[in-house]
Amino acid sequence: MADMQGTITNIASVSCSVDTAEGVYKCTARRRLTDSDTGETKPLAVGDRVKLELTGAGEGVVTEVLPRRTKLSRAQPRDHRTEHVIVANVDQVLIVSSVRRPPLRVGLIDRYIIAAEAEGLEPIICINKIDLAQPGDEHETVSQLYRELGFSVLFTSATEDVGIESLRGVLRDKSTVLAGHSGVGKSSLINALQPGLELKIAPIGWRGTHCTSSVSLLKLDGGGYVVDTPGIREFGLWDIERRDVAQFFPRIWELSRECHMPDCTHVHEPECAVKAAVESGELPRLRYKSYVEIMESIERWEEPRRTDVDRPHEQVSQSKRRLSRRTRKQGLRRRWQEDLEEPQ
Ligand SMILES: Nc1nc2c(ncn2[C@@H]2O[C@H](COP(=O)(O)OP(=O)(O)OP(=O)(O)O)[C@@H](O)[C@H]2O)c(=O)[nH]1
Ligand SMILES: [Mg+2]
Ligand SMILES: [Zn+2]
Repeated sequence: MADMQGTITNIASVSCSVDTAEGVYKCTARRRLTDSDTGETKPLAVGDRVKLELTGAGEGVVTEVLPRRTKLSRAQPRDHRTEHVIVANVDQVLIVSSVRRPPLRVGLIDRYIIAAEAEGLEPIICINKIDLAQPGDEHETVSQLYRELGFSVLFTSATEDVGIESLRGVLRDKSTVLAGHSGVGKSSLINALQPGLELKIAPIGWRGTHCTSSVSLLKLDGGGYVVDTPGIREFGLWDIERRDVAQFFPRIWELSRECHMPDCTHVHEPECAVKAAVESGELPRLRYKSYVEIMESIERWEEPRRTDVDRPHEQVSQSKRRLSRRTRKQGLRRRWQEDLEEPQ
């Protein structure tokens, strides 16, 4: 029988759901795709196009992951040298934040923008819970800043039905991942877009985190797909070096030509045109602060890393090879858990 193909819509600890032309199959992965010999990066991601062989009614085995068109990755929270592919084959990243509860965090927006642009994905900024906004709140300056930089910024309220129609327009016929901190309203927005889905959302006043516990791909009735993700606390940039960062901050990049030091990083050097522009008010302090935070976080992690995971079973770094088989197995199991549940 010819190989069947499908798309992974959800991944649980030992199996995944694969959507095919014939329906949804619950699949395990071929041993070589999950064995610890493959290295510790989880080899399958939601959105992956895969080949599968059927093993029973509604059941199958994933035999191959087809090359990824795009991916959104971050560094593993506890192992910054390892890539964690959040989702594969999407076109856009809807960066969701909220006016308050939790408060707006520009640093995270910038990290997502960098991760998206580095992969050729379109970043769209969505500021939710606009119903909670009060005059003078930061979201006004923040949205103006990003609009001036050429990004789309949407204001929404999932509970009061504000901006949902515009959001629907932006998502139509595209494949979009919703990303952002826990509790900003990602699942609520998807429920507002498509009421029948009834995704689990955090009850009001809930003090826990990570109401959504796994990544899932959902089809929109109006055309297109959305991917709901668990909220994250930390977004470590993957495969971005310090010298790359300024390129994602166009004004800083331009100003750097006027810096005194040829390799000025604009963090601690004297006679820095970027710092001077911050002092004179020409460059928003918010942007500069975010730039410095990102630079500092990369400094800590800049070590040899494992690269692409399109062929994860062939991508085992030297240091990992030296680890005992037992340690690798434990590590793999632990990371599967971490990936799925995002505990901190
Ligand atoms: N006031 C207000 N509350 C909202 C809005 N959107 C979501 N909420 C509330 O915010 C809380 C968190 O919403 P969720 O949709 O679970 O947030 P999430 O981003 O999916 O969170 P995780 O799944 O943990 O990442 C819930 O109590 C929602 O009812 C909104 O637009 N306005
Ligand atoms: Mg959620
Ligand atoms: Zn400088």
